[in-house]
Amino acid sequence: MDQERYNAREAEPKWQKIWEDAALFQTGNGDSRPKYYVLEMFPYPSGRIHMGHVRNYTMGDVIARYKRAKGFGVLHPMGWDAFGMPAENAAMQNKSHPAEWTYANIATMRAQLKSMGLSLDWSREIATCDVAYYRHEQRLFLDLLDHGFAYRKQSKVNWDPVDCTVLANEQVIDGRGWRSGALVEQRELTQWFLKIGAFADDLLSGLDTLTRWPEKVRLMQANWIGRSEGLLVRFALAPVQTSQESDSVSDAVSEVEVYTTRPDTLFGAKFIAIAADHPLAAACAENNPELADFIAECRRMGTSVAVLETAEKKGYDTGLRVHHPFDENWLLPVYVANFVLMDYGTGAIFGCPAHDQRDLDFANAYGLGNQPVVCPPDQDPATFVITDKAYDGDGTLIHSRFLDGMTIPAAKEAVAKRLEEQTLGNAPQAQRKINFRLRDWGISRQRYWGCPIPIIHCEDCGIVPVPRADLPVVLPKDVSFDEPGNPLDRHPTWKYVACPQCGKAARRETDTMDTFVDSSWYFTRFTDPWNAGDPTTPEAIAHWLPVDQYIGGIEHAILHLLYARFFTRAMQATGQMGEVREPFAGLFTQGMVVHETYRDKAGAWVNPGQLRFETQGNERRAFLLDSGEEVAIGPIEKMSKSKRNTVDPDEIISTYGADTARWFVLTGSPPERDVIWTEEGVQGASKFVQRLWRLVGELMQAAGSEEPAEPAVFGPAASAIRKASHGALIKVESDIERLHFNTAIATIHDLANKLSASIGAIESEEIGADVRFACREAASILIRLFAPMMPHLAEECWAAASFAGLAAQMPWPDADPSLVVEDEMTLPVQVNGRKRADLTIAREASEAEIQAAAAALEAVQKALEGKPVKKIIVVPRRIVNVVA
Ligand code: ANZ
Ligand code: ZN
Repeated sequence: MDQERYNAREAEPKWQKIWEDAALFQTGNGDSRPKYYVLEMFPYPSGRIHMGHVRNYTMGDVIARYKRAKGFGVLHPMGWDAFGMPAENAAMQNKSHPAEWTYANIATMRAQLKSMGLSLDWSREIATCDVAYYRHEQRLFLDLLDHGFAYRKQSKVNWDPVDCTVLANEQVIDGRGWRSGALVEQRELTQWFLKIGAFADDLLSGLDTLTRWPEKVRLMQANWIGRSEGLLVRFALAPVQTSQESDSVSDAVSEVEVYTTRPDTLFGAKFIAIAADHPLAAACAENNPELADFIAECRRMGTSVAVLETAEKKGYDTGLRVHHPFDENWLLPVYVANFVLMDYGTGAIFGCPAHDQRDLDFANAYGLGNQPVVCPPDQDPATFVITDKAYDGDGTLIHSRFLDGMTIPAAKEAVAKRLEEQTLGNAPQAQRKINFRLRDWGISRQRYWGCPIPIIHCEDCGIVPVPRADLPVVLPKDVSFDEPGNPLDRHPTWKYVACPQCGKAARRETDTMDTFVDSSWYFTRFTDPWNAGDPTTPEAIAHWLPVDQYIGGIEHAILHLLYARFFTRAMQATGQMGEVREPFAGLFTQGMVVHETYRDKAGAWVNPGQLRFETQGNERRAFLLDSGEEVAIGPIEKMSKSKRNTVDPDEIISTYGADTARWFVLTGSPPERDVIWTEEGVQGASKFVQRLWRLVGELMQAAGSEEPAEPAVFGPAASAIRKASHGALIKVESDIERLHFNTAIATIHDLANKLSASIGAIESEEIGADVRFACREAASILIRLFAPMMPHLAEECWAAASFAGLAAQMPWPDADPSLVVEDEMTLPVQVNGRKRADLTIAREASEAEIQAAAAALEAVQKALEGKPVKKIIVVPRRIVNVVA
């Protein structure tokens, strides 16, 4: 190995081509090795890859390469989540076509991913906007429809009148569209829904089987599904004297049904509250313009959880009264309230201010008072009062007649039982009910760039599915984005078709599917993307699924992962999923790549690429390269275009090479945490690349050109080398298995240090067959250890060492555990109580030997600053303290 420096810029494309020509990472179906499916969440083709992608895909690639070396048939595919709004926005801005923009971005990003040296099976590439993909999605939709998992219903939607589209609750901020800023209107639209609610219980209990998912994600999903066991209780309306209007209402309607999970608090009830959209509210508003105004105001506010939790609690007294179920003479007022949702429970509640914070805020605002009925264990029932903080903890029932003295569960049961037996108008007054917060999934989008819903509307036949033989329903290419609204709707011809049933003129559904549908089943398509006839192939599903390791951002903890879990169940019901119950056996959510921020004098964000840095002592200062103006160094934040603190992967790769970038994003922080991008860090990684290159050269020089047979005995120098390499091998293997990439990297650093030290200490006359064998073995192990992270450097080293074959094809080395039996220990060494060094020494060393070795340490000498040592205290196997 005569070349001094490793040249990443030459080596990387060279090895990429060699891998590609050998089709090394293509995995056929019908592979007999045990399977391993590793998948990173596929990217949206927004334009260019960013550092978050680099980190995400590097992690997946380390696993893929490692598992391949371990003898698995690895499936590691890549595709594009390619439908969605940004393409339409770009089309509007650039007067281009969404397809053009999307495919150009895909081409750019594919080239970028290839330049990272990812071991992907590109023969399986899919893009969700390809008709080759979405035709199968249409087929899946028809299957779901046949099985009753897809249906149409009228629903209230948030309508953005500027963007002319439906918005999710999360997209309505302070009553305005998140993008357009327009006041959102409530509209009744008929939309397509998927019955995710039918699987609520199974989606919840399935979480228990996902032992390789982060606890946090499982909890978030459980909360989202929101199972609760409660009671439906009917309250009888009382005739009202005071107001004419409400009197007529109470003639027509006789009761209000509420849903409660706390029937135990029934004696603490102070009011009934109904949603603004409750039919009773509408009935009361008919002759009450003030109430009608209030209802309109509630609607404008929107119904997102965030809004409901933060908005001031407001209500309007309808004048109606109900009887308490346990006391004929006890009347409760009925309010319309802004914090009650129509689409949960029954859209009506009884309010117990003492034990529910929202109810308390409301009661305090309207002077309704409160009555505590659960007494905390450490309180005296006689003096326990509630003022502005509701008590929702455990305790004993008080002020509750027949419930007094009971625990909460016992009181719940007692109330349920009694009300089930009690009747109101011939029916039991209460009924037990399990509720889920999870709503069915509205998938209709009034957009062009999505998968067309394969439905035809006929005046005579109603809703007619497009016959399977007529699929795909292809998006028309000739559309314009000059006006807001859905271009499919105003297309001159596309939607006009003959009814497949009666032949009469009919029209196509012009809504397209939510893009979350596209990503709910893509991982199944990767198992056999060549199947033109069906979405999936049973053998391929049975072989490859579930995904063994899925990697992506925590931002997808709820929706995407839940939808994919739902699709797995629904597709199982339609016969496309074999026996697979869960799509992702292992899930890992990686942290972000973060970076310092900078602002110039005017307060504008500045990109680090425009800066020069100066360091004086502890102080770092930054200056603009062109003008020399000093800029302020701000906090470290997620890399984002808006703060301009991004680093372009292309630039890093062309300056330092992909291996350096890959290495850096794995260093330092645990992979689930954020990693701080710094220039010094990248330079450090780049230096380490060169260091490994030289180290392998040195090892091979010591090893000589001939491969010796394994000697029967190894001297101390050779043993030390073997111990270091096998020890690192065992550690890196267990680190990668547990996805502790950062500690794997630390171990490789440590191994490099140990090997350098060993080689440096060997005199050339000492080099016998045992050392030559150990050095060759060390080089071979070292290269294979860093190959998953720095695959190009590994190939270059492997070739330079004249080892046979390609590093990427080599099996993972076998460790010999007998070589690494611990006969050394490492002790921290303090000087006057401050830790200065670590001492590694034989476990059998005597106290005197330890004292001598500690005193001789360079770091200790330095810390002593010439002062004489008074004594050295050795706490056996724990610590050494040097006192000066
Ligand atoms: C009386 C009560 C007393 C309640 C108390 C809570 C505490 P989960 O567990 O999420 O299912 N609720 C019911 N329907 C509602 C709606 N449409 N909009 C707003 N709130 C609604 O929550 C169930 C509880 O949320 C129910 O139990 C009800 O208030 C409220 F000390 O009934 B509770
Ligand atoms: Zn028809």
